[in-house]
Amino acid sequence: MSVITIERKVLEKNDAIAQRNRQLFQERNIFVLNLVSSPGSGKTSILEKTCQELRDSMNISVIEGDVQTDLDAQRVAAYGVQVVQIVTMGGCHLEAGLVENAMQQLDLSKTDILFIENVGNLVCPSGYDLGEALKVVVLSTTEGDDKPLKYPAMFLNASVLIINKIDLLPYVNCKLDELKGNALKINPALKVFEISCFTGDGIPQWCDWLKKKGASNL
Ligand SMILES: Nc1nc2c(ncn2[C@@H]2O[C@H](COP(=O)(O)OP(=O)(O)OP(=O)(O)O)[C@@H](O)[C@H]2O)c(=O)[nH]1
Ligand SMILES: [Mg+2]
Repeated sequence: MSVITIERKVLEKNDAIAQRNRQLFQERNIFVLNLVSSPGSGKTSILEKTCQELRDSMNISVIEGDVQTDLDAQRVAAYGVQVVQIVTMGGCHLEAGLVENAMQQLDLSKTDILFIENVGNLVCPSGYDLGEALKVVVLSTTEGDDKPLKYPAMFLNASVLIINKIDLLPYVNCKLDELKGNALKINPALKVFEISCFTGDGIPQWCDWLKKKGASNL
């Protein structure tokens, strides 16, 4: 069917650019993470905490992806790191070509680690390779423990799961063990972090892992 053919061509074109991005990142020794989640799980909050913790030991750059506004870029820029905002004007995910263009605005010689915050959406970004070393899926406790089962592609394609907003566990209908079990059923290889951007719990463990993983990835 023609619809399927067009979809395949779009993805093939995306994958070719993603491969070009990946090669460039590897040549320049830049560790790249693609942060994906539904809207409001805490991607930008995690980046704020991460910048605060790591900015003295690593050169951090960020590419922000949003349907509208540069609000997230403003939040992250307050930590003194390089930031570029992509506004997709309605697009529900980032594509490799958008990242390739955004990179032109970054000084890659001053970048050890690049975070790409994808558009808030637990479905579409999973199918689009951007050239990252790994995908990090963020799920917050307010979203419920069944989400890995309902949106499996995102958890299958990710290497890391950050469970955020653990400070809210006493107040929401979410069982941490159930959430983790469901995620690991979909992808047993997931590295899991439990954090709260509100209290700071789990942030040092996440940042230590980033430093080690970044060093070994290069
Ligand atoms: N209680 C609590 N609130 C949090 C935590 N992390 C983030 N929030 C709040 O959750 C809301 C959404 O956080 P953001 O960091 O903007 O989420 P996001 O994933 O970047 O959202 P989009 O970019 O719109 O997809 C904000 O009001 C944050 O202050 C947390 O660990 N605990
Ligand atoms: Mg955000």
